[in-house]
Order: sequence, then structure tokens, then C-alpha cells
Amino acid sequence: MIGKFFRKPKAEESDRVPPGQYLAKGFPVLTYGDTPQITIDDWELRVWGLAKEKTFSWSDFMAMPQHDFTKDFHCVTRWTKLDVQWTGIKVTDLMSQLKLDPKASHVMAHCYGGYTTNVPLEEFVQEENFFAHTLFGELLPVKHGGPMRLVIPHLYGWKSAKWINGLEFLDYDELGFWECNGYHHRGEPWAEERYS
Ligand SMILES: Nc1nc2c(c(=O)[nH]1)N[C@H]1C(S)=C(S)[C@@H](COP(=O)(O)O)O[C@H]1N2
Ligand SMILES: [Mo]
Repeated sequence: MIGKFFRKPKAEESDRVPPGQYLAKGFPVLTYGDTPQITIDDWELRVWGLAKEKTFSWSDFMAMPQHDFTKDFHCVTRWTKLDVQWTGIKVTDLMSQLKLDPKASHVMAHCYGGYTTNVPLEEFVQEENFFAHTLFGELLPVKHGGPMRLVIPHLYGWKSAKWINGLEFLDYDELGFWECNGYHHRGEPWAEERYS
């Protein structure tokens, strides 16, 4: 694992690398299946289920407050990338525009291409979660989920849905794509919640 693509953490970094993880030198791409090609004009995000149905366009997202985020990224296949720099919109700012049914307890993120991932509502609405459209100062590359992806920094990367286009609010925990295929339902890297 160590060599061209991975390195051991320096002493001052070691408390940022969860157990069983190596540091990636670049920013690997992890995609199951084909990469959807979606333009900014075509991109939209639909909200449905236990929330009043609403569709957001690219310009709706640009009208919301924009923030920079520097976050570590952990993939369950054992690579970690420190200090990824993103720009985007806080999940909490989107949530403030929704009318949620009080029974809603879980969210299923849906993506162009059919990928899904499930998150409990309380994990989803954390202040540090965001929708990203910019990576290291450049428009988010398509392979990394452009034009828009979700980033949930405190959970393994498979929860950070690329090419996101929907949020379905539910009153039960339905499993997403990888969760149906053996990944942990929650996925917290410091607890090594890898597989179930
Ligand atoms: N739509 C979609 N989102 C996805 C995936 C995917 O295959 N499809 N892979 C997930 C996994 S397993 C990881 S680790 C991260 C990887 O993000 P990156 O390719 O930008 O590094 O995206 C996540 N989001
Ligand atoms: Mo991953």
C-alpha cells in the first residue's frame, strides 16, 4: 500500500488519520459504474417524501450563502486525504428552506446514475455537512461529482454522494447502494464502522 500512491502519516498528522487508514498522495477517484455527465444548466436537486416537494436549480443553490470548507476525507477502502478544500452550500442552509414532516427521521441521497446512500436525519443536518461545487478553487471535476456533490466529512466517503440530484425524507432507515452491499449502515471512520 505504501509507495507511489500512499504514504505514512507524519507525527503531527497521526491523530488525524483514523485506524486502518493510509494517506493518499493525490485525491483518488472512487466511482461505482459510469460517470454521469450533467451540465450546470441541467442540474437540479429534488426534495420529496416526508418533506414538501420542491426542486432547486443551480441558480437557487448559488443564491444561498457560499462557504469554504477544509476537511479530511476518509474512504473505507483505506485511503484518507487530509485538508481537502471545497466551496459550497451548508446542508443546514438548504434545510432552512424545506418544510419537513416531523415524522422524518432518515434521508436517502439520490444521484444521477442511480447511486443512493442513506443517512439518519440527525447526522445529515450537522453544521459541517455541505453541497460542494468547487474543489481546490476549481469547478468540481466531473469525476469527483461535478457539478454538485454532497460531503459528509465525519462519515466514510461513500456517504458523500457525487452528482447528487435528490433528497428523499423517510421515517425509517432504508439502505442505500453500498449499505445494501455489505457496508455499515452508519460508517463512522474513528469507530471503524466499515462493514455490517
Ligand atoms: N454517485 C456516486 N457517489 C459516490 C460514489 C459513487 O460510486 N457514485 N462513490 C462513493 C465513495 S465509495 C467514495 S470514497 C467517494 C469518493 O469520492 P471521490 O471519487 O471524489 O474521491 O464518493 C462516494 N460517492
Ligand atoms: Mo469509498
